[in-house]
Amino acid sequence: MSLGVRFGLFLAALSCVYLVSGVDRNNFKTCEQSSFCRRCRKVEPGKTPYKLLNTVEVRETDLSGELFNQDTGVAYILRLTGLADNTYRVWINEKNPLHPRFEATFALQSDPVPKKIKLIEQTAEYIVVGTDHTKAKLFFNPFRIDFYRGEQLVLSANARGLMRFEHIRTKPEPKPEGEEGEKPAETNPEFPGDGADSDPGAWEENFKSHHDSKPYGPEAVALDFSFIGAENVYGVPEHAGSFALKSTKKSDPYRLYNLDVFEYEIDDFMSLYGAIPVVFGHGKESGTSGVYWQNAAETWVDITSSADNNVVESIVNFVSGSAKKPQVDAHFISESGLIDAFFMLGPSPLDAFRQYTRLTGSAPLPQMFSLGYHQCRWNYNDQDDVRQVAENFDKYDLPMDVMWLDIEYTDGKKYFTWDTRKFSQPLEMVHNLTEKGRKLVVIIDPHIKRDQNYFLHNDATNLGYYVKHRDGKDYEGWCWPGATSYIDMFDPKVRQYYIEQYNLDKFTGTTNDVYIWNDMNEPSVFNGPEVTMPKDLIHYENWEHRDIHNINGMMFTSATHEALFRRSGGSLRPFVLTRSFFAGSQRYGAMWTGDNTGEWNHLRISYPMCLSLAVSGFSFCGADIGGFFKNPDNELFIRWNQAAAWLPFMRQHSHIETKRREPWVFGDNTLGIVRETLKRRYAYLPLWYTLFREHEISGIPVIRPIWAHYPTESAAFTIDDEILVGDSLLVRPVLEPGLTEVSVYFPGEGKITWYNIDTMQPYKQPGAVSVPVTMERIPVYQRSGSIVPKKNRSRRSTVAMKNDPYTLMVIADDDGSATGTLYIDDESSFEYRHGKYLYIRFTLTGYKLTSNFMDKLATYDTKSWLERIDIANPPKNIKSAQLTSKTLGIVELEAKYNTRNNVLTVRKPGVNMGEEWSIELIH
Ligand code: NBV
Repeated sequence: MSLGVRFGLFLAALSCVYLVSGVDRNNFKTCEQSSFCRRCRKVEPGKTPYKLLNTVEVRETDLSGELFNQDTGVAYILRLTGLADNTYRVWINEKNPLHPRFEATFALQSDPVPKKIKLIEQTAEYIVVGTDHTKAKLFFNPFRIDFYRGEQLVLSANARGLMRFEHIRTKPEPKPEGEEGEKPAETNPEFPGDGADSDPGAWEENFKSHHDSKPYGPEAVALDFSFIGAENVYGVPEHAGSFALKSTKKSDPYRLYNLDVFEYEIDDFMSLYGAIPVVFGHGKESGTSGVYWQNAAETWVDITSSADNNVVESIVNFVSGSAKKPQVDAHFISESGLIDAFFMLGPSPLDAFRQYTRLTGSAPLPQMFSLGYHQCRWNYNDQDDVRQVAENFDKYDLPMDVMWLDIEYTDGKKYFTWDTRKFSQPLEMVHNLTEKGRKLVVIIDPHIKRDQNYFLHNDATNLGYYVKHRDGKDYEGWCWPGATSYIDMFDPKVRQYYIEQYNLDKFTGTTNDVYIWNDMNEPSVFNGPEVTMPKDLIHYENWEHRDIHNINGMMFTSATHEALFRRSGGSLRPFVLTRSFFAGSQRYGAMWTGDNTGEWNHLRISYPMCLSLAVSGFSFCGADIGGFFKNPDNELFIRWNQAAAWLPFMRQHSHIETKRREPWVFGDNTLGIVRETLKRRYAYLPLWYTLFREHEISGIPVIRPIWAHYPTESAAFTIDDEILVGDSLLVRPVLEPGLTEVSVYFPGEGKITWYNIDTMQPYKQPGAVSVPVTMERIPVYQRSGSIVPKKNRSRRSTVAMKNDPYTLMVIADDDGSATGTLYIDDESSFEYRHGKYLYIRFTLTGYKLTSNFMDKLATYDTKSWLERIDIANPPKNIKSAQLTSKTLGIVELEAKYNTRNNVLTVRKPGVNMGEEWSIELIH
């Protein structure tokens, strides 16, 4: 192909991908256009052909048995394993598969911890196995598994009989002339068959101009899960929709297929960049349980609910004869792979979330800088631009931790190189940032420019590192650089090679203060089917792209994470931002919600999107502030900053064609409000950091839906414009223009009082309350009974704040008690894993506030000390306070009561945070 033709093609691809306004749905498949989805969705409920033979065996932690499909005569192996923490795993594969099926075990942090199960009961109809707290009841024919927590049925698999496991078969011979119209012979003539052979899309499929050769034919797997007693289900990110999943009775199922969807729209079931196949059901009576469907192939998830005009007949009626209970069903349909489902039985929301992260891991504690504010755009033009923008943050007194560079910093989109005209002195640029305590993040995309003057392309070609066509030729697609190929991150040799590219002597111009952004790793291929890679391409060990697609992005971030770890000799915690992700990606970095739009509804959707990610194990989530496309006006810009300051990852970013939007370009008033917003973010960093550490240990999310802590308040089950940060702060962003009041839902049924963090005004009335808002700030409340650590001094970056003193914000409950935690370490290294940290619990009981180490063996030499304590709703008539600590002895302190806001302030206790202390309030 001549260069001209190639360039023409590239422009055509670009215009089809980038010039159309709004999402072009024609670029993406519907379930009906996808043969496996169509076949599986057509399965009629209540007629499962699967039976479990009663020759099951129970051993130690497992039950194993054989499933038989009465329509096809095909036999399957079933293994049910008891796992620690109220969890079960059900694994099903063909007994004699014609070729292996991909297992997405990269998602697991390690082998799940098995738990002994015992045989509880066996009859001609069923067998029951389990532990003291939970049990699984397996029905032989029709096959179904019910999971019980105690005596309560909470989850059921194949209750609707929608299971389908398409065995791998040999391709039917083409019919002789004249017989083409006849029904094709199924694998075993004694059985009626599963109907797949007669599907014209089973052995090859076309979508637009793309042909999928499907050499293995039909190989889909599907299973339905019933959440008994659940009023809602949540999860299966990434979708730009409500947190509580909607019924798909009248729409396409939710789709999980990692795609670069240009100008995605909100309230949609379409796929986006990442996929986490986990779903949680929650109900007031039933508590929470979840199913994690470990499959990396394209997946669709149908949701049906007993609330949809009773379409789902609750199975409880015939199981226990009890009165009608609510029920929500999730039907998972995957194109290939096998059935590997994990059942997490709760009972509480936090139990279920933790059970999921015990499988796929929690996020390692990030460096403190990454919780600060990030300034990005496509693109900062050159090194002077970077310097000036960073200087302006100082000039306008705005805290900022990280400057970012998008693709234009490279030499012609060749990653690991610099455009030496615009960035002639990258090390000096990095140095300018680091001397102010700041960092740089640069983008590295997975597409490799096919350019014979590019070392990476030459190496990948010569060493055979590219993803290939079936005939062994390197696959060539189109992306930013023009003709591109894609290295195969599933091959350990390729990973090793890629990891080495980050070494400081290879990626010159970078230092250990330069961190990485992996974009386009779905992968995005402009001229590929649905803007991604063809499914019949071949990866390491002969896996088809079809089998591994959804985990492809994670293979990049896991390698990048390891590269940064190794680059620093294992001393610094990596920071990697990814667009594409899968179950387990939380172990490797942060994610953001991709190319959103500068419109109010996109601001609104950022909260449910991050909530959904958070319960699915991935807390480190944020959305481009102001929207990637379009230009926000002042009001939207302000509200977006205010909302984003309470999501875990806070970054401003925008498209190359948008106007500059650093906070000072909006005029003094907006600048002032954004300044206060950023300062507030920084003041609460000790809380964020503590929550991230607690997430690392316990797996519970950093931001949470209200029902995570108030699981019986049905009115909160669908609230997704309000979040809890940890369990102590309630955040309600303003998500519409022109508002002077918003409705805030105050959980706690009147037993909790919520204090506005700015005014300390208490709200005791439970449920939805209309509260006034101004442009200056959004409503945020602290729970009575909590203690929140803060740092109130204003600095340019987190590094500058490291030794700053702490303020404790204490809110006494009606009994005069409060409690909270604080985690402190060096904020950047792994020394904390060797006991170099402080984990402190603060407790107020009546007149005494104490600080105690929760981990007595850990130590950290901090310079930070306690500067101030504010106690809202304090005990009456306090005259002074008295501190007792080992090094300071007994110190008299001033305590001042403010009648205006009912807050008692104890000034300058002065004690170092590295020692335990107590303060007596003297009355
Ligand atoms: O690298 C350019 C952009 C980036 O700014 C954005 O954040 C990514 O989501 N990238 C997508 C490529 C395509 C943008 C239209």
